[in-house]
Amino acid sequence: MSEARRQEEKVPIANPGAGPKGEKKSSTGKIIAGVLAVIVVLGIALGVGLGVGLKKHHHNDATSSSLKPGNTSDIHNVVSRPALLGDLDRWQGSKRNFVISSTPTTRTFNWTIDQALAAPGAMQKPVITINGNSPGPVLEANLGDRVIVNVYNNMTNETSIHWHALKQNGTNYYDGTYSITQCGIPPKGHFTYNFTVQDVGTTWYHAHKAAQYTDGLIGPIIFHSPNETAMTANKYDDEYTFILNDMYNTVSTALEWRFTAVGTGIDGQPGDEPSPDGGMINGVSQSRCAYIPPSNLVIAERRRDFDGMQNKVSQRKRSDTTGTLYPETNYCGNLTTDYYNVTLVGNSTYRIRLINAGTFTTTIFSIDNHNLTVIEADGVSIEPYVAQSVELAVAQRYSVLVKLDQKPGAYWIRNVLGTDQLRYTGPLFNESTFGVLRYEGTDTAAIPADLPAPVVANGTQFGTMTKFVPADKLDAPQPTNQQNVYFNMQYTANNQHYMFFNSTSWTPLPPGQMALSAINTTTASNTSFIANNIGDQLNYINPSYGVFDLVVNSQDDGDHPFHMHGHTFFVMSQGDGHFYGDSSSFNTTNPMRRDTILIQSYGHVVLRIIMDNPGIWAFHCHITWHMEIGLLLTLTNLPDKIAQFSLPDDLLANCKVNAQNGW
Ligand SMILES: *[C@@H]1O[C@H](CO)[C@@H](O)[C@H](O)[C@H]1NC(C)=O
Ligand SMILES: *[C@@H]1O[C@H](CO)[C@@H](O)[C@H](O)[C@H]1NC(C)=O
Ligand SMILES: *[C@@H]1O[C@H](CO)[C@@H](O)[C@H](O)[C@H]1NC(C)=O
Ligand SMILES: *[C@@H]1O[C@H](CO)[C@@H](O)[C@H](O)[C@H]1NC(C)=O
Ligand SMILES: *[C@@H]1O[C@H](CO)[C@@H](O)[C@H](O)[C@H]1NC(C)=O
Ligand SMILES: *[C@@H]1O[C@H](CO)[C@@H](O)[C@H](O)[C@H]1NC(C)=O
Ligand SMILES: *[C@@H]1O[C@H](CO)[C@@H](O)[C@H](O)[C@H]1NC(C)=O
Ligand SMILES: *[C@@H]1O[C@H](CO)[C@@H](O)[C@H](O)[C@H]1NC(C)=O
Ligand SMILES: *[C@@H]1O[C@H](CO)[C@@H](O)[C@H](O)[C@H]1NC(C)=O
Ligand SMILES: *[C@@H]1O[C@H](CO)[C@@H](O)[C@H](O)[C@H]1NC(C)=O
Ligand SMILES: *[C@@H]1O[C@H](CO)[C@@H](O)[C@H](O)[C@H]1NC(C)=O
Ligand SMILES: *[C@@H]1O[C@H](CO)[C@@H](O)[C@H](O)[C@H]1NC(C)=O
Ligand SMILES: [Cu+2]
Repeated sequence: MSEARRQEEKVPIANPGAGPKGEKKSSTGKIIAGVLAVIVVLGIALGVGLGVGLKKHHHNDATSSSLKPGNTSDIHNVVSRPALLGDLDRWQGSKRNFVISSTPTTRTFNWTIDQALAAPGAMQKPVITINGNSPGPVLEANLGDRVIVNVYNNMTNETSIHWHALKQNGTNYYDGTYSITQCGIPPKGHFTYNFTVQDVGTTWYHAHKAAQYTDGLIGPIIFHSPNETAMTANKYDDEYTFILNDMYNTVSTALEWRFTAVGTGIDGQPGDEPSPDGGMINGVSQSRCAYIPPSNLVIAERRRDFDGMQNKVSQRKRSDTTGTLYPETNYCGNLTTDYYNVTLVGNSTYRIRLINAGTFTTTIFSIDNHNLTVIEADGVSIEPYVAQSVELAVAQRYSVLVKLDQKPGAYWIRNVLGTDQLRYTGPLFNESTFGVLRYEGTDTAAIPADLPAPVVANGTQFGTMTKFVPADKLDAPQPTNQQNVYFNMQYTANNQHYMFFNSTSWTPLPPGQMALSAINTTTASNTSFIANNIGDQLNYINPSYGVFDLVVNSQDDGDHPFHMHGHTFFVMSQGDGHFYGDSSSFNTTNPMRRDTILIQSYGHVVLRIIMDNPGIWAFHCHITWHMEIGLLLTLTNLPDKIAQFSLPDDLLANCKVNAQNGW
């Protein structure tokens, strides 16, 4: 059963002495172009590691049914941009009239998921909305509340909604992960999420089916602790939320089709991720152009160049190429200079909640002339850290305090996309997206005097190890088990590209099935990784309470933001090169904790996870394109407790509908 696969050239294990990404060397070494051209043919034998063999990666396209999934050309209702954005007051805390309280209550939300034609940039495309809006409503509650979200799916494809980073302790089946903890909510189907608020801080929700969240199914979650201002040791007068993301002018299904089509990338080499057209601040973009790729052209390699030492020495730019790359269909909509407007009160201090709800790129947030004091990272309160800009990998969140202590006037708010991740950029790619912060009393049409050069990242992917200290101190327990995995991208013999953890590449189960049911019937007697009971998933089973060190080594040249469902992990190590050591000797005194972490190019992380939350939990790269080509594994905690779950009736009913229809 061993298969020969063409594998992307892997330069040997990175040297552990290299500096962090922020100190990456600029074009020092000589470009060894040959490195890129080398393709090695590897025969990967079965029986490596724990007997995990290469699995065929299959896509279960719904072809068997007479009820075919809807086509985007079926979408006819057109929504204007103001209607799509909805009530902008919802982004400001004081305008929501929410009362922070320690008396639990039940909060019910009724959401209709729908599709519409709208122009989040200047280009019309199919957008997914919640109650007509994208981004969606604010899901706000107090610790201890019960949240009920009644979802009606009025789309022509199934969907699911994941509540990012919520522990869902006891309610794993409401985690919203398609094919893992639930079957999709079918077209014209209902599903009720029903869980208690066990977490505090800033997070978000998003579709966890295909690349649907790229099309707009995203929104903020704000959960309050009764003592949250005391916890930060900082007072603030009001709060404001910014959803930041990269933006595509093309519907995700078209992008994904091109990305995964045999023999082509969306542009350039197969495996080159679709490149965004611009950014957004709370759904507002100034991006106006789209690159609509022509046909299945195979265009020359344009990956980043490396020298022999894994240092990025250059990134080839559009100008390095010779006109073959963007010849066909560049489409620019009408210029819009709509900026996102915010008016706040001078001399007040605001807690600004930042969420990277993007698909691919890191974003860098800043407000001209104003310092940002970081007080929260992924729901973890941290000791105040003063910065001029904050860099968020996809799916990360921060809260920053901003004091309006400058001369009253108008200041740029910036969302700058991390372009060093892009394999290529489209024409008139809009790197910086702007908003305007106006002090109350300033002319509401005032625009900051000049467009200064965008803030430079300063290599600020916030080193979680070195820079942040949790304010609520918690020491890491000693590990009871450690497992290593590595990941990479590989080409199959027929030139399809997938991403692998060791030798498995995740793919959804057949219609109507979910891993949670499969695991429900599995008995596991010892701690192990298995890959054979639930499709192609690499699944780690932890039968009893344990402290698990997950070592993840990257054999890929990109940066990958990994997210662990249902858990906030301790970050025991994060950095360049691979880790193969014994993790029991790490510093355990109040290490940084979070739920989403960047693994840099050829780097590693060691995450310490307390396995006390029954369920099956995804651990995956949050770059949607990468999850879609398999970069996901699962951790199963306490299968005995899972067996005692009584799965909700509507969840099981939806599985049946999907099985019947082949969705
Ligand atoms: C529904 O999913 C199918 C299969 O992934 C896709 O081809 C189609 O474009 C999707 N339809 C919509 C409306 O997104
Ligand atoms: C949700 O819908 C139900 C049934 O239609 C209705 O009774 C309830 O009032 C709605 N709740 C909210 C908060 O809109
Ligand atoms: C669902 O979509 C149809 C058109 O596709 C529309 O007529 C109907 O009003 C929508 N339902 C809801 C609840 O929004
Ligand atoms: C939500 O779950 C609780 C606890 O299981 C249950 O008592 C309640 O009836 C559920 N509510 C809804 C609307 O399903
Ligand atoms: C605030 O409340 C949280 C949750 O109840 C608790 O863990 C924390 O210790 C409290 N912090 C302070 C400073 O009271
Ligand atoms: C751009 O503006 C022109 C003139 O107002 C209009 O005819 C055209 O439809 C607009 N194009 C788009 C893509 O909105
Ligand atoms: C802030 O307070 C100082 C001192 O009271 C005052 O001089 C200044 O005008 C105030 N600034 C704003 C923007 O209100
Ligand atoms: C921002 O913080 C830096 C370092 O703490 C300080 O030097 C600078 O004066 C501050 N700038 C503003 C505008 O407050
Ligand atoms: C922001 O304000 C300007 C000036 O008042 C206005 O032209 C623009 O449309 C506003 N932007 C948005 C997204 O509403
Ligand atoms: C950039 O980072 C370096 C090293 O961390 C630091 O010394 C320098 O002050 C930073 N510059 C700015 C403008 O923040
Ligand atoms: C993954 O592969 C590495 C390197 O071969 C091996 O050390 C590790 O045990 C494997 N992990 C699993 C879970 O199979
Ligand atoms: C989940 O709940 C169980 C039982 O109530 C408790 O022992 C465990 O610590 C909880 N885990 C988390 C992550 O909250
Ligand atoms: Cu990735």
